Amino acid sequence: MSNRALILVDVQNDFCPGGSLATERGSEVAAEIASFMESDVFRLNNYSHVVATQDWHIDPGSHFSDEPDFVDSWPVHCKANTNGAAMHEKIDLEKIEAFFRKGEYEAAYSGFEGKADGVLLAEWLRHNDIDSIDVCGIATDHCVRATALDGLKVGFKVRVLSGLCAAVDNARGDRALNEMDEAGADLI
Ligand code: VGL
Repeated sequence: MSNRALILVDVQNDFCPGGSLATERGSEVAAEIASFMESDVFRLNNYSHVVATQDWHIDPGSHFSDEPDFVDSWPVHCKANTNGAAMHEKIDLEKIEAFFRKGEYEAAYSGFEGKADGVLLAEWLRHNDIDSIDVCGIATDHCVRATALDGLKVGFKVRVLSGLCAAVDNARGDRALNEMDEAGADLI
């Protein structure tokens, strides 16, 4: 039996329509994640823990640009303590046990760079005897990708809930899913 956690990656206002770095499907995905968390499939998965990551920028250097290329540099987004960095309103915060914030002074695509009360995500998961993670959220081609690949690297079994992910760029999103698959994640 695996001891599994669900990780919501960066389901934040700035990554949803109306936000400064909106993905086309961001709000839809937020609503779909919210319904998933009310569903029988969610209950059957028997998650021991549900956590979230948040992009939480103060001054992340060249990650922000006035002339972003939307691959390595981006418009200002998810500034710490702003509405853009808040979780999408469809997500019930009561259902999330810990928020792992990342990227104060760096890009920090991977949720594994995030800390909750000073504790890194991997440490927190291990402390809670988690061996498997399910990953969903935004963006497939950036933070979901980096989080899933890092999860594998540090020894977790990783499943990607691919229908519950939104990409910045759909072609890059599809390539990222292939890459996660090839690295050993199960796409479900
Ligand atoms: C992300 C682009 C820039 C993400 C963060 O959360 O995937 N994408 N910063």
